Amino acid sequence: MIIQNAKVIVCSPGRNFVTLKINTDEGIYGVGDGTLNGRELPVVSYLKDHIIPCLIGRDPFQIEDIWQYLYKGAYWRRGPVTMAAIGAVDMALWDIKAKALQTPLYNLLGGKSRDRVMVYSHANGCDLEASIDVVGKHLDEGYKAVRIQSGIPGVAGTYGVTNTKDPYEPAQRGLPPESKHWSTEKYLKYVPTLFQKIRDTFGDEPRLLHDCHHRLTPIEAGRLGKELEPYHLFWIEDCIPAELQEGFRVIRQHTTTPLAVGEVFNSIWDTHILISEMLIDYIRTSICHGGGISHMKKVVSFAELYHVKTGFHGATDLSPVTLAASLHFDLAINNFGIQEYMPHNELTDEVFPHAYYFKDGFMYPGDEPGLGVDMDEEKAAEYPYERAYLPINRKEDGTLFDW
Ligand code: CS2
Ligand code: MG
Repeated sequence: MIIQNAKVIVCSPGRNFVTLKINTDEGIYGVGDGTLNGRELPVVSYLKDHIIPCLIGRDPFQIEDIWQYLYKGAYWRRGPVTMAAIGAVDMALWDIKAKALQTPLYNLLGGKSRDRVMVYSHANGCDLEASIDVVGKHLDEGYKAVRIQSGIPGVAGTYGVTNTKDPYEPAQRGLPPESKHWSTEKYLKYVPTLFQKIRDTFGDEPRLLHDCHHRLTPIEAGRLGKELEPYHLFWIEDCIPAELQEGFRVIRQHTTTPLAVGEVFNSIWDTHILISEMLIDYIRTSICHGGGISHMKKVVSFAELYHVKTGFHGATDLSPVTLAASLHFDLAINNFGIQEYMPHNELTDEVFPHAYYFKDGFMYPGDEPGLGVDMDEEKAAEYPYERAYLPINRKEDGTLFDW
């Protein structure tokens, strides 16, 4: 079997996706996700202009050698664009191999370590009352774990919260990017109250998660973690910008609230201090942005040595291809933690027919050969790409800040 050709399909069924399709001479093809929210087109060019010409004629079963060739052969290593492109190729090659061997992907990753994958949903409320209400709705839908993002009193609009009836989608079309506002003081004052109220309302059972979205300093994160300890959160996520891995040493000195980080990471080198010093409890780097299944297998095995579990990123800007790959991976590994699950919209589900499904708080990848997800190119063509930008964020005095 050889790689005959490959194509990159960019579509926008409600939001932009970059999908790689690799075709072989035996009629089997694989799909991979290369979506980089707000910066999609560099990945498209990286794949079309640089990677695909190198793949033609290669044996698709040589997944590891192709990964090394794309990583070391470019000389310029790491980075979100490079690793999303490599991730798309890697996912597609694993899809081809599993299809050729007539087995669901999880069987090539060690087989089932569990029957189902616990997921967490996004409960977003514009204020305290709405947040309590939406948590109740998600628990009624069967979720065992809920991430809560709430509007902050005195702060106009904030991460993760929409004021419309539409599902939350941060990337907006047109220029300039939407500008959000922020006050750390008002945030730190409010969040403990939010979780106290949630625990008072729903008790200790539900697993509660919260995303600080890169906005605190290490000592502020230590304060927040300590003040949230009575509410036993499952994790607080991205509590500080994580380029400075050592920053987590400060947080760890002040709190036992579990810490999750990694959705903006793209290689093991972003994580090795965090993991080897046990500064975090969950690693979130997605299969798409983390260089694919082959590289994330190495990251997750390294994490297992240090009691760090997975909590893969699963926002809607990762396509159903990444979600499918994540669910197979989650089913097979020993140090699985939890899987983020933001349901895609109906248009997206039409473009990406899939075998995975949700039931009573858990997800199942299905047992179709390969990833169990496809891409309908005709449907995709109905939704052409439209450049979109993630918001920027400014403090109340206008200082540009982390979004
Ligand atoms: C968020 C993401 O899901 C999460 O944890 O941090 O929604 C993030 O804002 C988006 O993926 C950015 O594109
Ligand atoms: Mg996040």
